[in-house]
Amino acid sequence: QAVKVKANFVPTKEDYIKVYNRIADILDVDDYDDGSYGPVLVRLAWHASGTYDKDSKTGGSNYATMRFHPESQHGANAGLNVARDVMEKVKQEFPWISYGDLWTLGGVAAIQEMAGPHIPWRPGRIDGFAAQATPDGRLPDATQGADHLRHIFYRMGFNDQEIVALSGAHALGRCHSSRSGFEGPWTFAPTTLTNDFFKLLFEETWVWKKWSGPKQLEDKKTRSLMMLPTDYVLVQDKSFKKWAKAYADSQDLFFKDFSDVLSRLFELGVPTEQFVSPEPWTMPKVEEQQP
Ligand code: DDH
Repeated sequence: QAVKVKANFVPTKEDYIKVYNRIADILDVDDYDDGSYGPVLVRLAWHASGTYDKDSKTGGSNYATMRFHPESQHGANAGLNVARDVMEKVKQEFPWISYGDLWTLGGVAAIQEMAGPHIPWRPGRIDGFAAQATPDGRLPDATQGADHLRHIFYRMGFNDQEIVALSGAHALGRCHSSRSGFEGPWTFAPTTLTNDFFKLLFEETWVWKKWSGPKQLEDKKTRSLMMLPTDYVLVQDKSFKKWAKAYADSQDLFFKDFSDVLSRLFELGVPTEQFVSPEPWTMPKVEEQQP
């Protein structure tokens, strides 16, 4: 049954807060992973945005092209159907929001409700077409090294410090052998944003896991945590390591830099004139709202 949208309906910040609250409502679940859809929603927002190429100005979050084949089937996006299905329920309730706005707001709500910093955000993305989908290979490949990381993230317009800050998102969630081939969480609290990803990189001894799966590291002490080869590069490359250490030493600094760069990541590919507001908004966390 088609949902009718009033032709003259112009959503306000209050309307977007209602969408935020609905997403916050459905994050916690008993029967999925570590009890939250939060991490996979963050990954959806990132993969929808991280396809951006600054030279051709293609890709990014504007058109939400991951809805379409073949981008939906790209290897890097394996498992994100779970996140798109969760977001689809919210879309049914708020049909006026674009998919690009919905998915990035999903990432913002997930980070903020998992004890992260505020991520300034504003609406304005529009739904595009399959023809605007990007070619495979624009997202990072976890088996590679520092050159690859720089190649991928410089293409989006980010520098070494920003690559490291963004990588701190791996405090959240886990790898699934059925999706990427890798297995396990990075931290002991995968549904709370902390700087533990960086702390663990320095404090634990990391050894190659002996198994038939792809090359990954495990902590020698408990063997229950993991690092991807690309995560480990952050403490091997001199320029990356400097920032990884700074974020291991200060969660405040990590939160500040992470918020700044994530906010910009989620706006990649969106022409400025499309945004409804000249500056991003701070969306209040549920706990900050008046009852
Ligand atoms: Fe990531 N990530 N990511 N990642 N990522 C995976 C899971 C999650 C890489 C590879 C993987 C970022 C950067 C990189 C999240 C957020 C972010 C998985 C496991 C792989 C593999 C997927 C699976 O099996 O389910 C690589 C490589 C990089 C890189 O080279 C820098 C960034 C920048 C972010 C971000 O959000 C800003 C999150 C969250 C997850 C956990 C998902 C889940 O379902 O749990």
